[in-house]
Amino acid sequence: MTNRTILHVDLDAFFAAVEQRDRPELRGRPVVVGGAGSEDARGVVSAASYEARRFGIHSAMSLREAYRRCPDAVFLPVDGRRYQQASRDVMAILRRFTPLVEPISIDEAFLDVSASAALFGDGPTIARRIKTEVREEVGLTASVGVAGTKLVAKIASDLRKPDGLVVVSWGEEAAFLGPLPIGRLWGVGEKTAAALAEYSVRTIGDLAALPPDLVVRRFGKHGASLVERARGLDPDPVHDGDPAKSVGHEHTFDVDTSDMEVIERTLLGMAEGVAGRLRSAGVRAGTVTVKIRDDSFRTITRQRTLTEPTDLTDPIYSTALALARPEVRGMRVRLLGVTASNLGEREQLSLFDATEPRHRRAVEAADSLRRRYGEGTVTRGRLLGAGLPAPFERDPRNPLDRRSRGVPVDSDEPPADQPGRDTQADTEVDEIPPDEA
Ligand code: DCP
Ligand code: MG
Repeated sequence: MTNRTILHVDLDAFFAAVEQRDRPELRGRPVVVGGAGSEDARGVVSAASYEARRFGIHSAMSLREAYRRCPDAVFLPVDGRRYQQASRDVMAILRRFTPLVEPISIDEAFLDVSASAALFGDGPTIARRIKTEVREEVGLTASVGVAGTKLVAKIASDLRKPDGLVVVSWGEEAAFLGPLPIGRLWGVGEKTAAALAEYSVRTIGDLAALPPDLVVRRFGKHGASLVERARGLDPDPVHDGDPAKSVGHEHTFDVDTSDMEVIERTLLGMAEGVAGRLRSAGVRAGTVTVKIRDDSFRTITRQRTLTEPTDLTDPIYSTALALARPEVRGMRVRLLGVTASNLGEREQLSLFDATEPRHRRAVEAADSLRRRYGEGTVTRGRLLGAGLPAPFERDPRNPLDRRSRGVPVDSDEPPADQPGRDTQADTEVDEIPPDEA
């Protein structure tokens, strides 16, 4: 197998760090997030800030015990919505560097950046950029492990928390793992650890040194794969999920704007583009997401699930506008994005189609004109002369756009078997000129 470069990114004291970010007076203090807050006698600790950990407080401990260990700590209830938002913001940063991102929990993900070196540099360089961008744009610290396998990257990210960066070079995996306690290896729980202790196995290196047939006799197939992993071998690839899961557009303004008319027109143009692409792919979207970045590069995304899936401009536009309006007030907007996701086949959904038939026929007639005479043929009056790259067009690299029905495939489009990338990642990439990165 060729050498891969895999990153494991894990946020530090995640829930507690979000609280400290949003309430500066909590920085440097022991903060415990869990249950319904200080009044919740039966709750458990979800997250403890590193200051709280000095008192021996950790996740899954009862809040009562945490309080006993540090009565002066600030106890806060879990506020999932804010953590989910922060999680999405971080995942969006990760996708700038590769489409191969596999989120594995709310605060951690694997990235395969093997093919990203020409654009962004080697693994350690990308890891440093991710840490910087997460700190500057989301206000959180992340620990990152860089290695040739998922297993080693994950162990590495945990080793120098918080704000750590640990790089394990190719060929160094076994030497890196060797001295670590056996419990760090995936698939080794308390029972397996106890059984291995009978063979004097205390470290991962001890296990790697056992004769494989002995391990197989005692632990079966599971044992064989344990020994492989102890030697640093782990062929599991980074799974990026379904590539054809969203359709989106982003637009960076030449000059940051707070002009509501410009903002609305841009959202409308993007909604129109997104809806057209959904229709030509024969799918409808259940969720609309807007992305907003201000002049200081703070980026937020807001998401809403529609009462009914759609492939039409109006519901996408009105949802995007409703999400964006309260956020952009008084803001100098640098970038806007509209994405439709949560996609389902149109045929399966037609039972629920509440669109007025005449309206749908008009929309389909306009689609067919655009197909025959070009994307610009039918445009809303409001978008004319708006200075937008209107209409927002299809992306040949998005598998959804490639399956568009009745649309001839241009010869300069990549062949269908090339890995798909979603528009979001591409626009992100375009958007980081070296002077701003
Ligand atoms: N979490 C939880 N209950 C647990 C463990 C975790 O609710 N038993 C939540 C709160 C954490 C978040 O998931 O903030 C991420 O879990 P981690 O294991 O990554 O822990 P932290 O990010 O809090 O700390 P660390 O710096 O060790 O990663
Ligand atoms: Mg974490």
